[in-house]
Amino acid sequence: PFLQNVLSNNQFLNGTVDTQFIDENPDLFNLKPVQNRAQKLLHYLGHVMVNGPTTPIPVKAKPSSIDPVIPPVPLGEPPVGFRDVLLRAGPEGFAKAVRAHQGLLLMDTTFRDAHQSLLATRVRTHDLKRIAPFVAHSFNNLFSVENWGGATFDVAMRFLSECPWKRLQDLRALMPNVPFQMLLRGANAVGYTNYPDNAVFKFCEVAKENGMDIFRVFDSLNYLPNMLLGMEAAGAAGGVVEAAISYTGDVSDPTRQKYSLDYYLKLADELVRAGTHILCIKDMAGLLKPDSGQLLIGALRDRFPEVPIHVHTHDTAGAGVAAMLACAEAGADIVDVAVDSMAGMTSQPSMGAVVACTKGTKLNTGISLEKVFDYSEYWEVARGLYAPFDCTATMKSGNADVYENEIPGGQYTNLHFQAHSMGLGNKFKEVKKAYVEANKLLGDLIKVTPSSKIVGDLAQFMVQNSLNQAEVEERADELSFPLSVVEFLQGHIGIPHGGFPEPFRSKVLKSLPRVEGRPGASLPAMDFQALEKQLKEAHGDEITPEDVMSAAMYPKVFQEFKEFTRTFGPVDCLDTRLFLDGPKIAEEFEVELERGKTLHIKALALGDLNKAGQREVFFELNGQLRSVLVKDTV
Ligand code: 3PY
Ligand code: ZN
Repeated sequence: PFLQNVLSNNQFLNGTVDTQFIDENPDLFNLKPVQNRAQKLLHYLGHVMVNGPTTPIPVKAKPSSIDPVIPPVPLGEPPVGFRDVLLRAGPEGFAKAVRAHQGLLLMDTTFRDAHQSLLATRVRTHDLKRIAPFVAHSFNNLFSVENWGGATFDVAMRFLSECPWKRLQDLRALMPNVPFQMLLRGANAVGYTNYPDNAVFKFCEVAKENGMDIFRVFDSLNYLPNMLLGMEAAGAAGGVVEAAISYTGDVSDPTRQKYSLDYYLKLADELVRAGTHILCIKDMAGLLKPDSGQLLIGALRDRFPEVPIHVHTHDTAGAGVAAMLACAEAGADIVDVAVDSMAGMTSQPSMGAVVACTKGTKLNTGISLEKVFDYSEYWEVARGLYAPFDCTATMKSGNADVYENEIPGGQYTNLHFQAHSMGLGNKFKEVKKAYVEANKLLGDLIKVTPSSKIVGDLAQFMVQNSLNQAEVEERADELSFPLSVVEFLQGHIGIPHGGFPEPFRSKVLKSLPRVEGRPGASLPAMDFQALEKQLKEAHGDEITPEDVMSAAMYPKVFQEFKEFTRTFGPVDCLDTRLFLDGPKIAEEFEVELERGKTLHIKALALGDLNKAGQREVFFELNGQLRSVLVKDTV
């Protein structure tokens, strides 16, 4: 309004006033758009009340109406933890301290892999932040909290309309003492395909600056050049490098020797030679049986007495706790667990079970079971808020068939959801059989994001077209395969162990080009300056280096996230029930926009449908009547 008045003032327009002050202070006109976050949030809430949630809901269930209780947290700073060691001694000193530690160390996956596996990755920063101080105070002796990377990065923007970087920043401020760990998909960073090298380097640099400590680096084909690139990027950023060998097959089964003990040991040799601070066995499907774990970890322990060994698994078959105990006995320094109420099935084995089973032994974790119970209760109730995404709506147990189909935890849940949503709930077995056949067609791959998605895409293609393995093999030159399968065969994500399947590859590709060697090496570098300029033109000057990285990883998802926020405001401030389901009529609630700025809102009424197909939704905002017009699209 001020500007409008000035610009319609004749004296001002004729230049008969002294504007020297204005001329000398151009910043005065560097005005931010009116924020009006409150009105935008009312618009969002109205939208949800009229049309339902904006995020796709796989299960017909409402968020629970019970609120989780945050266990008491002592005043003051949290006690020192392993992060203090890391900050003091650097990555090498940290690794030494971990190796010298008596007893078993735990990584808590509750903030990342557990909900990626059980709740479709939908846990919001809001609910993580509420329990973060309790974790910092009660679990300061954790090796790390895994809270970032994997699928959380794109899901945050895509389905939760929140910024993944802000999650990292907020959690860092609340948990200064426990190391943070992320899952980096090697040359695929946090995406589904290879990025130019400079994008992976820059990503790690920005992640480290925002508080990330430990980078678990894997490649979905265990393709060494891709792994080395990811390790270099994490190391150059100053992070702790945890090179992770993805585990498949069964090292203790003499009939399955494509991925033999020797294969893993040779790969480990390369990773240790490349200077990894920590060596990880990443058992993304939960295939590591106690015996195999003992064999593999025992052999690695003998070979690398000084390197800390970290083991990751999923509990899909139900043998996760037994396997982790066997690995710890065989010399693993750290194993992955999720808090009890977020553990089991396709998630990690239970923290409480591992803590209880090692209590009083040389593997004692030093973690208080009482605190685990408090932590578990928070998540048991918080999990209810995510009922629309909870795999237990349809999946009632784990299943030992994973030893045959080798489907990674998160994907197992996804495929189960998909089968049910397509009305094929009673045909999940068929989907899994197709997955096994698709894997054979592709040459028996390591299966983890993104190679697992490629196998899944081929399996889905086979189910949809009623094709079996023999038929696909025979008709490979005439079928139109999913793009992901074709690109894999072209070499877009690297070279699988044992090479590409022939004659299948040649039949599918015919004269299509093939990438030689490491894909990132032939991709042109990303021009971050140009990208930043373009983003500032599109979204204004508030674009941060973190935003630039988000757009570099996921240009379209970032664009849509920005557009969503422009319309609906900071929806990450809303409680999860309000975010998913909106308020009930007459419900009163508060929304904290930032510290000291709280909105008091009451939902008053939902109007009738007007001629334009809209409804007016009435609220009281800080005591004043407000309304928003929402198009009814239901
Ligand atoms: C991911 O890449 O997101 C994984 O969790 C792989 O196991
Ligand atoms: Zn996992």
